[in-house]
Amino acid sequence: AFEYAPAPESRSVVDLAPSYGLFIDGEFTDAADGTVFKSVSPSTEEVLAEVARAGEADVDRAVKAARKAFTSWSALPGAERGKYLFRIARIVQERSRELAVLESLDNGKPIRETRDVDLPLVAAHFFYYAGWADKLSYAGYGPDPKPLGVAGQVIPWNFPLLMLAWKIAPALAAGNTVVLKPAETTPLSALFFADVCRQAGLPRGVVNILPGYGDAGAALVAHEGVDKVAFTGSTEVGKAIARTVAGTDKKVTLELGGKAANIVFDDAPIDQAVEGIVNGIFFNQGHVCCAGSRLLVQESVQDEVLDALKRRMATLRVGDPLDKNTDIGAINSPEQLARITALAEAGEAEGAQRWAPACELPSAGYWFAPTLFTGVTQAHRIAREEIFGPVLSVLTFRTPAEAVEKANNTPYGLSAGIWTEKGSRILSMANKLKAGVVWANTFNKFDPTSPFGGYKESGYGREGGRHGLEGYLDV
Ligand code: TXE
Repeated sequence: AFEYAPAPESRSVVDLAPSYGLFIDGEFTDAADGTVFKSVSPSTEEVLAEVARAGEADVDRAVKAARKAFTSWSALPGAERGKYLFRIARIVQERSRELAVLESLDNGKPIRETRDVDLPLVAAHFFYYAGWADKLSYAGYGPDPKPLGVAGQVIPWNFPLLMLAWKIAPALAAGNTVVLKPAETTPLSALFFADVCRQAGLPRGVVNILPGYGDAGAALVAHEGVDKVAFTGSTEVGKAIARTVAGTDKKVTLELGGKAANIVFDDAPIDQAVEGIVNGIFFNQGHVCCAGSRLLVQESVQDEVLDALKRRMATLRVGDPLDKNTDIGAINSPEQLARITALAEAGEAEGAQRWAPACELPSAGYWFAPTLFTGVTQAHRIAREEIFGPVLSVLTFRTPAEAVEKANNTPYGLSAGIWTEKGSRILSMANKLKAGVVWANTFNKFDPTSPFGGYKESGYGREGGRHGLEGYLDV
């Protein structure tokens, strides 16, 4: 339900402690070497909490706890594992207001999105995989499919809780235990989730949460007690992880970057397409691996589409993530802001035309106005590299064949969008686009029943649906 309430969601909904520990074997604990780091709100730059920083010794402790728990967890009847997952899903729903506010504070994304997209999807993933837990036998997997063991999972900061759900729900349903490392800029909702696990009575050691940096992620991936590695993040780190696990018996799935084409044909309903373009690139500040960051518009409707798009962009409200009227929140970190700024500057330097609506950005925090580049060619960096921010590169095409060629001209292949009234064109385009997901007359639609994942440098393996389970089973 969308409420147009002017008052900001109060941060007092969340009762933040000054400091948080690692979650190992059912207990919150300090890091072995006592190191801590600060989690900062990107919209105010205030320190939200101090968090224990996991190191190699903590990774070892957590993996051992997960190994120990694996014996009894994997031996539980599937229906019993399912009950825990249903319980987690319900507690997430009951506490979703707290979780949504916390996520918006720590990540910077608008409360309307955390409330209406992230949290409902988190609960939906746990409900969906809870339903699978007692249906694995004979569901095409033989009489008794085996879990892999301990899953080492490393997630990014753009959808902290949703990426956790994508990773943990199928792993537990299939009978694995988990050590998960959230991203260093967004550890808080994962620690809150640890409390949800305790509340659900989940046996000790089944889920372990290790806030920390890339070094902890690398130690987790390399640990010999880990049987399965699941990673979402940059292509660069994904490749490093693939090198680490090569030559071991670990299974691995990687969900990496993207540079999706959002393709608008001349017969598309323009207003609807403009909403889809805006959603495609400005949802979650463009911190979305499947963001529609390249608009491919048919030449004959270019002017009409761009005029309507600029008018719509001028209405977007950038600011306080806890304000229910905010469309675009804060950029997650100064590092990400620097990356976006550098790529936008490269766009200008290479000759593309930059446009942004007049908008006043808050003085504290990390912000970037919704930005459009026209006159972009395929050689420009802003057409080739993932910007991971609210920046849209506009290219044009004349024929469907040219649209396919340009859309596929990228090292990535995670998603694509098509806007047209012609059903036959949707089907033929979808077959030719090298992308794991193709949306037609919509964008950024997610569903736990549907597999998600990439072609080419966007990674391998699928998350979601039956295919997501298979990443955690020996079939
Ligand atoms: O990613 P990293 P960053 C892309 C996006 C963004 C860029 C850089 O283009 O601008 O990556 O973002 C952990 N071994 N995406 O630097 O470093 C890290 O601690 C194991 C797309 O934040 O890949 C964090 O938990 N783990 C993407 C996680 O990896 C390591 C989402 C992701 O961080 C590690 C995020 C190592 N050596 C960024 N080094 C998507 N596909 O959605 C870091 N980590």
